[in-house]
Amino acid sequence: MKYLNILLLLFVVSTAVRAQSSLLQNPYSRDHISLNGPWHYIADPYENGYYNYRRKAFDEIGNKKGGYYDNLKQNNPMSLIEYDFDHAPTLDVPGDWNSQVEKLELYEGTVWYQRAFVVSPEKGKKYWLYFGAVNYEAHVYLNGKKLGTHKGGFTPFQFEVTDLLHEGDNFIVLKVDNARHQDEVPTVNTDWWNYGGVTRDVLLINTPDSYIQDYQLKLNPANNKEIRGFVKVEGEESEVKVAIPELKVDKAIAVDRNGYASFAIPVKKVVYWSPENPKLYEVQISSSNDMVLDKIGFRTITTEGTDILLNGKSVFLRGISMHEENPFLPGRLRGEGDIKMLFQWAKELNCNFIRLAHYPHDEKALKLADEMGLMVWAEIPVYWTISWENEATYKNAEAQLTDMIVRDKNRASIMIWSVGNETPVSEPRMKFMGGLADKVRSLDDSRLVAAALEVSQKEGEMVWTCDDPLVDKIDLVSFNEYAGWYWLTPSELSKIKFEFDIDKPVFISEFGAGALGGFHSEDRVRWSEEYQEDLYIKQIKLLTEIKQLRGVTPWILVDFRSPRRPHSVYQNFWNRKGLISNTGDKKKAFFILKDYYQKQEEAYKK
Ligand code: GCB
Repeated sequence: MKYLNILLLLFVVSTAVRAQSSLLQNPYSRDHISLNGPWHYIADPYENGYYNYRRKAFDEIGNKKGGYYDNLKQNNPMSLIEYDFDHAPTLDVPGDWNSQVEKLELYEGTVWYQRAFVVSPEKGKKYWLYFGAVNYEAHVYLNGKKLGTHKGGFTPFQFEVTDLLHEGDNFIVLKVDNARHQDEVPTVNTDWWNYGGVTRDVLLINTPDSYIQDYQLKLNPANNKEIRGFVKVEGEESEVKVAIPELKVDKAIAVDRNGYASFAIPVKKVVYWSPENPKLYEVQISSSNDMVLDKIGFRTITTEGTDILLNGKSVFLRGISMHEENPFLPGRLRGEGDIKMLFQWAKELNCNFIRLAHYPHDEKALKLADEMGLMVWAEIPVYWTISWENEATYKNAEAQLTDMIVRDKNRASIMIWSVGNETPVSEPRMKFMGGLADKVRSLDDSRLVAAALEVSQKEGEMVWTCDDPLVDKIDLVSFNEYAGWYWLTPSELSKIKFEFDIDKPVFISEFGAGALGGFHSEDRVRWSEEYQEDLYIKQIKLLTEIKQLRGVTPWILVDFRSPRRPHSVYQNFWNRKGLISNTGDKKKAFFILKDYYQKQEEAYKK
């Protein structure tokens, strides 16, 4: 089948936009075909495939009299003959465009994607087009019909396509736009590369006509001998079953009028999930004609005074921050192997905790953290100077937060939902961030809520704290602290003292210094490995004096690409605060932190 002038077809058929449906829990356990692989693409910097020459969207005017369709019938020369996917080059999906095509390295704007696929839809089944993530705004068309749009570069979305699939040949077209805008989430300014494109898997999933849409299983936070949760079904079902064979659980639960089956199941001998023993149980959720399998761990995470308690026992979060980027392969991570490599480095550093900064990472990362025994801080890209007073911006942030929690709520490894990073204190920001914290609490009572706040001066020059009203609403006094890099020198760190007036665990979500791997200096000059090493030695000394400290996630595991880092000798558009260089070499500071973590591990065993 030929796809010449696919865009022509697109806009003449229908412009109806479908509502997005509620996310299918655990898409990979469903019957599906992968739509990964090469997709044709056309870069469209002026968006002429989307707007006509009067800057009217074809989506809106396509069918109207005098509109695009009419013009076509009259053989209007303004037709989109230039948009010929058949002869267009391809991009790999999943993958960003910046790292795949040299001339798109710095491109921010619209790229059209197209691919064909063959399917034989079965009667009595439902079909879903599922995108793991597309950065940032996606318009999705199937066989010339618009399914809808999605904003947010790091969360999944799907459309039901049952009645739009053809027997045999089908095609999908996407308009993907990664242009930055002040009112979006994130906003215009970030310290990471704005990788555009279809960065995670695309699946065509099928389910029975009535199907299991969502479920959650967790330990009752107030009673660790009880597993609680729900199953949500769509369609005619009066009963569902939840089975955990290893725990001898096999329970039938009635479905209420709204499709929910809620349960509280007493269990006796649960082996609790922990980094030392990341025990996962096989769970089977079934309805009369659908079944979803998962592997779920059970644990509690709470705070008591200044302690963080995992399964009732005080823990120290020996963490490291990381971006979703493999230094060896330019661009966003492509698969599980990349994630595993990063997590293994964290393990080598003696970590029991990782901060997945600054946006929801691939859901495969969370599954891997469950399996490998790494506790997780998960975050949304509410970063720096968001448009606090714009209601649509808030709604967008809340939607990204909700989608992250909905997607990952069954992952035992996630201990903390973070509602943002380094957001400047003000009334409107407090309302915004407070709203997000409330939202987390309304969705999930089995995890802690935090945010990476900022350090503040208390009294005199050298007494520091975290004086942010948001601390009252969240579970940790969590903040970033760059003493010795952005302010003071490493040797001045000994003059600092931290004081906290609030009875909550203190958590330092970032500190660090830039160092070019392989650059050495006996004088510990800035950018040398010795400067960074010295800073880590002095920071750790400072940390040991903070009695309430219950964890840290220094910045950062590996050097990562950032447009904010142009220094041509030391940076070359890499943020150099990694403990591991972009060539995979461990810098000296890596071993300082590793040693500190080993000691902390021993201290907390006692
Ligand atoms: C921060 C940000 C992080 C930056 C880092 C830096 O405070 O949270 O995204 O990359 O500092 O290197 O300056």
